[in-house]
Amino acid sequence: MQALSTFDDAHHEQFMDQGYLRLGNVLSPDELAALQQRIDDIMLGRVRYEHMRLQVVEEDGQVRRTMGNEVQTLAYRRIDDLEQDPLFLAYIQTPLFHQITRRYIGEEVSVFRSMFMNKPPELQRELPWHQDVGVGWGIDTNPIVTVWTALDDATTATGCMQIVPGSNQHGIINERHFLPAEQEAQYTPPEAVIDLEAEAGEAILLHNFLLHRSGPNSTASARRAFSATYMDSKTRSRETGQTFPVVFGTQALDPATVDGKPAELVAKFHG
Ligand SMILES: O=C(O)CCC(=O)C(=O)O
Repeated sequence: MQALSTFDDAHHEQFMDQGYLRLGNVLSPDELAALQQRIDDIMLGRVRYEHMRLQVVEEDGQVRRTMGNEVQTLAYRRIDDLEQDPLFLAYIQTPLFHQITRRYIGEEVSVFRSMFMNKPPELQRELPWHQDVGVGWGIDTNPIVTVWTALDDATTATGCMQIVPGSNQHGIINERHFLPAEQEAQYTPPEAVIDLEAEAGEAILLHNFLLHRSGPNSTASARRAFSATYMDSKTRSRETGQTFPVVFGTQALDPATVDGKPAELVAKFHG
């Protein structure tokens, strides 16, 4: 699917009604290949950032958090703080995303998280049903705009996202991130769930109130994805009062000059 050239009122209505909108193949094949290469280089320690939060899946299935690349492996399940990487920052600043954030947020925009999510081959771990909001996120405003981008084909077999279209309209169902079993039964009946398969390079706009989960990867190929959650740059951490990296507006980071990330911004694992 060709990328949207502009985000118009019909897109807005569909997004608010369904809680998601396919933005099309925002990444060209070359841009996609460059991001795939960059994330592998980060996982393998060929490109290093000191203040970057990573989560690796150990052989026994446990998740270990590391600050900076401690182990060279393609088995990382999550990497945060990617806005300090010029290639990912340039992608976060894609003009279409700027248009969308202008509409929902305004001129001064930060990212709560700019995050790589990986399902390495045969990873049996599931991500349970949740919304991307709530007290558990530890910030003083709930964002609504996330762009999720497939870096590999995301299929049912590789553990694509599953969603309940329209579930954003419930508002915040649970402040604690993951839904308990009784809420899962109430809000995610099987007939309401769809598999959100996506082609590598395709971006999907997600409302942060949308219920989503993802399943295991039963194939021999990785299912890599990148997602960025945008919000008003005035948004602060409730605990530390800190604001977040600015990607649009007067103080926006610039891919030509971005140079690491201050230690105090990575002191805590959020969301
Ligand atoms: O990429 C995935 O599998 C899910 C991502 C997710 O749940 C999230 O971004 O909150």
